Amino acid sequence: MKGSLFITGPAGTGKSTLAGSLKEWMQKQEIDSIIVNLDPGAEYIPYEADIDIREWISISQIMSEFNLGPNGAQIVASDMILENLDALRDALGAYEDYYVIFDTPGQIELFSFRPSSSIMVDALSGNQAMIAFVADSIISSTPSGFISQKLLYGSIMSRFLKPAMFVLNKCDLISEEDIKKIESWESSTDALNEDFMNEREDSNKQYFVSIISAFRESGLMTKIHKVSSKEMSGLEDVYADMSLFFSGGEDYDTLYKDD
Ligand SMILES: Nc1nc2c(ncn2[C@@H]2O[C@H](COP(=O)(O)OP(=O)(O)OP(=O)(O)O)[C@@H](O)[C@H]2O)c(=O)[nH]1
Ligand SMILES: [Mg+2]
Repeated sequence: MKGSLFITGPAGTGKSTLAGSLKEWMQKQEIDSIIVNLDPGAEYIPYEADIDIREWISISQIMSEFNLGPNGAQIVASDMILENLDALRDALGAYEDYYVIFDTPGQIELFSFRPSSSIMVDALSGNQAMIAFVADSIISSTPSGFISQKLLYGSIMSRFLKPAMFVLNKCDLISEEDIKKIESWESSTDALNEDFMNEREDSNKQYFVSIISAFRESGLMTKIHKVSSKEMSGLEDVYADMSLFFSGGEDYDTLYKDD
């Protein structure tokens, strides 16, 4: 593989839609990529998976075999991925010159917080892995919502210790004014702090002032990728980061050299 992008984020933020749209966008630019579905519990996915974990792992089978409910079965399934690493690696072997887009399970804790996931990411991609954290633009359009997404993003960065990008998806659902406001929070922790303090009256909020100032030092506030996976906008920005990391920007330069 040329490099892999693991798409993660809270439930329903548009991870699978982003995976499908990114592959479609790359296809239009004649850049080879494949999608690996890592969600054994997915009933519907909005793309045709090139490699699908559901070929090896079945949630309903785990539920009946171990007498588990759907959540317990998901936990067993996420750890079972490790038993299928060789099969996954064999399947990936056929795509040497491809970017690999991994779509991860809806429940963020399954992929992002279980030890099996970091083992899998390292085993499959080594140093060629990048994380895309997908945040919902509506949730992120209030100061407290934005802070909650950044804290989650930080916890994911600390789990994987890989280059990561913060994708603000569903930008088609919020106004240009809201997008500008979110960008102002990204570029100025003072602006974020002020709007957070004005959001609701609550003295306990003072606790967060130091967390917000720590954002500035931590590398959590660098760049927002404004995307609408539905309208296929902002994907060039996501690819630019991938290209920069995986090939020092060479692919991206070639793509845009005539512009
Ligand atoms: N308006 C809008 N809707 C979107 C966008 N991206 C995804 N959606 C919608 O959001 C819903 C959830 O999308 P998914 O791609 O399934 O989200 P997900 O994060 O993969 O969901 P889980 O895997 O279940 O956590 C679907 O109805 C999508 O059509 C977007 O950019 N704009
Ligand atoms: Mg999904």
